[in-house]
Amino acid sequence: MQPGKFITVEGTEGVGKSTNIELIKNLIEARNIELVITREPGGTPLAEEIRELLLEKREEKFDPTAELLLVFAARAQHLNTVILPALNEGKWVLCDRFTDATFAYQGAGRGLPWDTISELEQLVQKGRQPDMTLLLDISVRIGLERASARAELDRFESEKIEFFERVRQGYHERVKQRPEIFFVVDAGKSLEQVQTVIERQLEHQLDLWCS
Ligand code: Z5A
Repeated sequence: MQPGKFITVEGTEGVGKSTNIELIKNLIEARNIELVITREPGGTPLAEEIRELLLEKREEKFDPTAELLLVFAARAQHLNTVILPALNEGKWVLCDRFTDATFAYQGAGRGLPWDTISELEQLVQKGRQPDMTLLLDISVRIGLERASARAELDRFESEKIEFFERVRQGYHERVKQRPEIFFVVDAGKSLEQVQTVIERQLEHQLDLWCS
């Protein structure tokens, strides 16, 4: 049996990941492919508990290295108990954020060394990378406007605009490192325009994978 494909969706705040994951799901399932939709941090009961720890606002300041280790602890649990078993059964996995978010948020955002993140990536993933990553790219200001229209902001969403500028830059660095994996979409356009671009590119990729 062929292993399934692993697709991840990334971007800064309010970029429209959840909205577009629904579109991607419909396009993949229309081809009768069994799909698992999941997210990081989270995706298993234990990893969801770690997510709560990470997102909850608290008085005690989070040490950046502690934050990094928790992100990878959740990822190890999620990868080994959900993602890899599904891929090995031939299912496809669509994941809302993965390790590119760690390079962007903990690396570029918090200022932790890229090499440290790469070492943890190797320890946890043993070379396993997404087959394709959709990066929804948007001006930080527009994204924050969209995000702030929602419920109460979590610990990450409460960061200053400079933090998100660094995160966005971090994503662009990742694209330079792995251009063959990334598909970057200007998410500042209208939803209809964004979805037309995603649909065209994804259908093209699905044709290649399914031929
Ligand atoms: N994090 C980390 O630090 N390190 C890591 O390794 C990982 C994660 C994996 C939680 O992630 C936090 O974890 C995250 C980084 C950190 N930081 N934060 N916050 P999350 O993915 O759960 O959180 P999020 O980024 O806030 O995602 P979200 O709430 O799911 O937002 P979204 O999916 O990007 O947006 P949306 O809900 O689809 O859209 C936002 C609004 O904009 C909504 O009203 C839409 O209707 C609207 N929208 C969407 N597209 C458009 C267009 N094109 N035009 C106009 N309006 C639009």
